[in-house]
Order: sequence, then structure tokens, then C-alpha cells
Amino acid sequence: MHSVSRYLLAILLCGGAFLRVGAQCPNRPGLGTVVLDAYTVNSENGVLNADFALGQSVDSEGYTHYCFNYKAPSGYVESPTFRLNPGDTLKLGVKDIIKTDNMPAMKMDRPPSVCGDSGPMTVSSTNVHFHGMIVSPTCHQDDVINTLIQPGSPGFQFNIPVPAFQPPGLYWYHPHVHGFTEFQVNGGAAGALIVNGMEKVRPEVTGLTERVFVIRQQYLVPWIPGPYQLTINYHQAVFGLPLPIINMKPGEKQFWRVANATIQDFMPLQVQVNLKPVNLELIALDGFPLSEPRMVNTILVPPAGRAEFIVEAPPAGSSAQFMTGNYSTGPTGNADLEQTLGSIQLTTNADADGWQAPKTTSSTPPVVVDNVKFAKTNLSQPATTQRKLYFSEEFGGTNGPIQFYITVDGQPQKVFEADEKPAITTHVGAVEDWTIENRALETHAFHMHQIHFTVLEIDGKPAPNQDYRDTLEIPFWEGPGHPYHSIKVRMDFSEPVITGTFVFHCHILLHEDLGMMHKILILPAGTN
Ligand SMILES: [Cu+2]
Repeated sequence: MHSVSRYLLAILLCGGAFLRVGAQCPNRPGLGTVVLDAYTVNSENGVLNADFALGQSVDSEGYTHYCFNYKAPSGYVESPTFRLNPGDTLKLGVKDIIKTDNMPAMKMDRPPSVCGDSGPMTVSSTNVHFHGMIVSPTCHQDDVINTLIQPGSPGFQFNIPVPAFQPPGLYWYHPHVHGFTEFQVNGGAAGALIVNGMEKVRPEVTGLTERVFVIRQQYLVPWIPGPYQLTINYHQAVFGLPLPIINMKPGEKQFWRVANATIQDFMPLQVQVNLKPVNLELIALDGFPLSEPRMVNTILVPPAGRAEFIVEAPPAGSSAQFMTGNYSTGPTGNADLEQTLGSIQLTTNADADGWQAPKTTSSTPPVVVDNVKFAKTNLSQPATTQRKLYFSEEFGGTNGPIQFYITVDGQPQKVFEADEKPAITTHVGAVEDWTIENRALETHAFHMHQIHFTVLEIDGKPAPNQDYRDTLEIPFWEGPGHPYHSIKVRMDFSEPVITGTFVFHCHILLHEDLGMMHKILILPAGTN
């Protein structure tokens, strides 16, 4: 049977069959409490050594939690923030301690090769993708195609060398087992990874109080469109209930580093003071420092995107909120709803429990902007190859889309299969322009693994800002008589570390799990 059909059948047979068992995940913060940053683990002497274990719980409201449990001095915490310098190595041991007798017996294919544990990919298997990091797609680095960690196995060791040329900024990690990514990210298994040195490229942030906000999304049953909750550093943001509190000191500027770790929420972010959006100084997108800061009052961050910006404390006596706005994803998409993520409050005290947000300092090793990989991608030179790809959906009866495709123009539309051949083969040194159209009645979010791309055009017109992104929204098709929305991006495959097979896909995680993904193979230079 086709893997997607098997997947859907498994969902029908097992949907919602997560049992309440002994909690493996730490308690999450209560309503209306002060938002702190995640526990942070810093690299030391060029290495960051850490271990965590994937657990699973169901909370009193029925939400399934998945958690990367890390043993901090004060006890277990989930999803620590990892901070490294360019050139450091992340040595991350990962175990899976999920008790499988409580889990639905969904199975997908086996990976084409064994990396880590053998066996089928299931809702209880895991691995880790290091989103945005320019690291090799090989086993023990950032290989999501083959890497598998099975419950109860001794675990798996990731060895991630952060290149000296990695742009300083906010990245994130999350599970990426094909077919089941959505379950685990919906459950909250995702965290921030920061490459230090932003102040070397964007000195505007030097000395500012720094906040790291990871926004997650939880559905009771992730594959059924319905009510969902957003959380900010695991604090629930629910309309009508006490909101998370974000503390600022009067008159201060803070440097906010925000990751959209939702499974499908396109978030137009704003800070509103007395119900009006205020200017934010945008510093970086998707971990990549902008060539110049930009004053904006709304920052659209697609699922998996990151935005880093400077926020000024609101005037005393005002009402201030951190918000995401309404966003239409089209006739077959789910509505993304306005939600206040946090109430900004002025205080002169430490944030809570004696915790103080760190300040961005200049103590990290130098980051030379010219060394930031791809920042010097030659945009005036023609690409070596032009490609066209498109997103599309196929319908079944009256029940909405049932197949989700990303297709290289000229190839048959088909969903991802673990053992498929690469849809694109190219070589180190190629500089390619990809035009990606959205022919579906739903907005999609294009994500490229392993490298950033430069945004050249939007809807056939030069992009107002040629930003470096790893994830970008392409709005839905308005229907007959309307053109398809598109982006044209430059893929720079000049980095020899990026050799091998990896994937590109939609970052609406249900779409990815259902096969809106394909492989690309980068051969060494000089081969074709
Ligand atoms: Cu999609």
C-alpha cells in the first residue's frame, strides 16, 4: 500500500489513542506567569556537550506533550537553548525513553539506510534536525532521511561542527522522522540553538538585554483542523485567560530572538502599545543578519522561520502586548488566528525567581561579516541552472485535499517515499535559481535543508529585500483567472561541506509528513 494511504489508515485506526500514563515530561508553566528563557547550555572551550531524552506525557487538558528532557542542576527541564560560537562543535547525545505500549501502532517505511537504530519509522521513533545549520547531511550530523532513534535503545550521538562561517543568529532543533514530525513538534519537542556573535555583524544589539522566545502550537489531535493553543516558552497564551507576562525595565531596549516552532502557524508578529503596532528594529531573519537593520511594525514569520528584532519598552502607564495577527492561508488552509502571546509589563526587579535575562556582549570570538557564508553570493552573475518547482494539492470527494505535492516541473507529481531517488541532482559549485510556484488553494512554506537561499523575486518582481532565508511563505492561488504566486530564489551550492543527499519540503508539518517533500543530491565538484 502506498505509504500515505497507510499513514491515513493508521490515523483512522489509531487516532487519538494516546493514553494517559505516568508523566515523562516536566510540568509546564501556569497561566499568567512571568515568561523566562529556557535553560541555556553554553559551549566551553569549543565544545558543547549535552544529552537529552525524548519523553511523552498527556496533560490534564488532554494535550500530548513530547519533551526533550535535559538534566539541569535544578532538575529536569525540557528543550534547553544551546549557545555556541562559530567553529564550535555540538556533541549531543539523544535517547528515546517513550513507553511504546502506550502509543498508537502507526508505522511508516524503513529509512533507506541504517543510521542509528534500524527498524520502521513510528510515532515513537525520533531524530533531530538542526534547522538552518550549514552542516553535512551525513549520519551523526544533519541527516534526517536515515537517522532513527528507537525507544529503549542505548541512544545516538550527534556531532555537529558549527562552521566558522555560520551566520550568527537564531536556529532551532526539532525531530524530523518522516510521517511523524508533526506529532512530536505539536507536543513541544523543539528548542533554540544560537550561534553567538550577532553583535559583531549588527552592533545595534550590543549591550541589550536578550530574550529568546520559542513559540509552539498545540492541537489536541494535530491532524484534525480545530482549536489550537499557542505557547511562548511553554506558557499557554489563551484568549480570555491570564496571559503570559513579559517583563521589561522602564526605558530599556531588548533584543528579542523569536522562533516560530509551530506546526503550521504563519505569524504576523507585532508589539502593540495602546492597541497600535509600534516600530521594531529588525536585525535578522532565519538566523541571517540583515545587511541593514529595517524598521517595521509587522514581521511575518512562517512556520519554522525566525525573526530577531529590537523592542523598546513601552511608556509607563500604557498597555502593551506581543501579538500575532490573523493570517489567511486560503480556501483549503487552516485559519491562523490573532492571539496575544504576552502582556508586556514594566518592572525594575529581576524577572522572577532571581532570573535575569542575559545581555548581548562582545566576548565571543570575532565574526567577520565577510566570512559569513553565502553573504557574498554573486547575484549579478547568471545562475548555472534554472529550475521550476511547484506546490499542488489533489482533492478527494468533498473532504478537502488528500495529497500534497512539491514537484520539479516536468516530473510526475508524487509524494515523498523514504527510498525514492533524488528529484534534483547537482554538484558543488552550482549556483541555481529556483522559481517555486504555489498552484494550491492554500499557502505553503518552502524550506531548504542545509543552506540558506537568497530571495531574488516575489511574484516575478524583484524582491524589495534580497534576504537570506531558509523558510519562506508562498501565498495560496486565488483560483481561475489569477496567476500563481511564486518566489525566485538563488541556491548557492558552493560549500563543499554540503555534499550528499538531503531534502526540501513544505514546513506545514502535516504536509511534510504526508509527502510534500523530495530529495536533492549534491555531488562533489567536478562531477555531473
Ligand atoms: Cu504546505
